Amino acid sequence: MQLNLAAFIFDLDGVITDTAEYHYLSWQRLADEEGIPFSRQDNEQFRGVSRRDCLEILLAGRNYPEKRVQELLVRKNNYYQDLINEISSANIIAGVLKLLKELKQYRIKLAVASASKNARFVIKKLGIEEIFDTISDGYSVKKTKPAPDLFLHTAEKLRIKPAACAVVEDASAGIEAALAAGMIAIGIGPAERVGKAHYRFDLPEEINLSDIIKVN
Ligand code: B16
Ligand code: MG
Repeated sequence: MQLNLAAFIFDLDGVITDTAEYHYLSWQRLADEEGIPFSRQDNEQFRGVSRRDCLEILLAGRNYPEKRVQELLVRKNNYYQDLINEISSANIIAGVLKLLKELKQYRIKLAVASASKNARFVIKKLGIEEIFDTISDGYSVKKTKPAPDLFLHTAEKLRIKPAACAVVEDASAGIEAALAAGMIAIGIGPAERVGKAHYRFDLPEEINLSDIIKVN
C-alpha cells in the first residue's frame, strides 16, 4: 500500500547514527565500576529509553539514595560525551543521507525525535542540522518513549497531522510510541525488536520509499 505522507520523523541513536554502541560502552563501564552485572544483551532494553529509566533498569531494585543516582547519571553521561566528541559525518549510517535527500525531493518535511539530551550536539557533529525542519530531543517533553508525546510534539511543531507522519525507529519503545501517536511506524532491526511496526527493514539502506509513499 502506498501512503500520502507529509512528514518523516527520524529517531537518532540506532537509525541515523550508531551512537547506540557508545551508549552501551558507557553503561558497561559504569556497571563494571559499580560491580553490577551488565551485558550487550541487557543493553538492548535501553534502546530509546531515557537515561534515568535506563539507570533504574540497571539498578534492578537496588536502593541508591538520590544523590548517588544523580552522580551515576552524570558519570555515565561524561563517558558518553567523551565518545561522541569524536564523531563526524563519517558516522552517519549507510543509506541515511540518500534517504533524507530523496524525501526532500518529494517535499516531505523532515524531523528528528530523539529521547537523548545529547541529540542536538550529535546532529551538529554529524553535520546534518540544516536538513531537518525541526528537532525534538530529551528536553522537549516530560513523558518519554513509549509514550507518544515526543512524536506528537514533533508533528505539532511541523503542523502536520499524526496520520500523515511516518516514524523511523530502531527501538521497541519507539515503535510503541509511534503507534500510540497514530503514525506509520517503520522499524529498523530484527522482528523481535521492531516487529510491531507497519514496515520493517534490517538496515536504513534497505528502505524503499516507493513501496511506502505515493511518488508523483
Ligand atoms: P541521553 P534515541 C536514546 O536516543 C537512546 O536510544 C537511549 O539508549 C538513551 O538512553 C536515550 O536516548 C537518552 O540519551 O543519555 O543522551 O540523554 O534512540 O531516542 O535517539
Ligand atoms: Mg534509537
